[in-house]
Amino acid sequence: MLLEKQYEVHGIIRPASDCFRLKHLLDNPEIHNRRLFLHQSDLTNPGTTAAILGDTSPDELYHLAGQSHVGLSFEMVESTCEMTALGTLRLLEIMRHLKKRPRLFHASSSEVFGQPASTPQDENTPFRPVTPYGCAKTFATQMVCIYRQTFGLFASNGILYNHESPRRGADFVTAKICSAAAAIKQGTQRELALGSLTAQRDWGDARDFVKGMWLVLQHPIAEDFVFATGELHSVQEIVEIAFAAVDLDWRKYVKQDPGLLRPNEPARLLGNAAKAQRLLHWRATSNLPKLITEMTKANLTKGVSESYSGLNS
Ligand code: GDR
Repeated sequence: MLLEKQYEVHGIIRPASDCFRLKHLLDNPEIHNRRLFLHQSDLTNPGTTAAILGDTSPDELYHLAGQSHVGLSFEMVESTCEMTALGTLRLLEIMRHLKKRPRLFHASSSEVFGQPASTPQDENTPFRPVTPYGCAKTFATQMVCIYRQTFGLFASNGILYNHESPRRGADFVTAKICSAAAAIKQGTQRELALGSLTAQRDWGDARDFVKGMWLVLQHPIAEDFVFATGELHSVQEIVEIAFAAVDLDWRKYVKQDPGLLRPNEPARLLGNAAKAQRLLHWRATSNLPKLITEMTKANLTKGVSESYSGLNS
């Protein structure tokens, strides 16, 4: 989206990353190393990150990095906090000492609300995280507010509810379901094991959400915004849509695996994006059946090398 807006884009990638989602850009000689530049670092390397920010002197900084799998955060509590919580703090410290400070967008999460006292949630709903990931994001989100208030940084949180697209990694539930439905249809997979089918989320389209991120940094004042669709759906509904997209009866293929249940789950995470609608003129244009059908059909045409085989979680 930034390249379409004619930005010069500098991305920070982890040294181990194979950048498969950027392949179409890296293969384009008009773009790679002309308008898109990649630099190696990660959230545990503040010195390298500081040097990259000093050298490239960005106007806008989009901070989307971190350990982003909520289920995995119960297994990897310390490294989740190390990257998602302390990594964000390190970035804020770097920004505080930069000669030219960029505007910072921090991708916060609905997980900060955990088991909220009220539904739907907005920017005034108190944080009550119930997962290690949610707790790490809460720390990072609050630090962004503190650095804004105390050190005058232009730093804003986007409190993002779930957002999906055909580029979603296969260890998140929508992509796992869509890729399984397509693989079962094509005869390369026999069944699909899931955790909770009754869990509900407010799922939107990632393409709407990146527009929101950009709008946050064009807003004259640094402040926080909730981005959500305001609709709650269950995991089972996603299953029904994905299997219907390939004309299969999901009941024949989907089984529940208690090993995939999480030790704790947030409750009724449903967002109210009225502030983003009012001040940024942002709208969630997504339509969940259309999005899930698109994600399922994209898997029918995908080569094996393009499908992300992350953790089976
Ligand atoms: P979430 O997304 O935890 O909300 O975090 P995820 O897709 O992982 O889970 C959504 C819900 O589905 C249930 N579920 C399963 N989830 C996975 N991953 N695998 C399964 O087999 C499965 N079966 C049922 C989960 O228990 C949960 O209730 C996402 C991430 O993108 C975060 O980084 C982001 O901050 C939040 O959304 C907003």
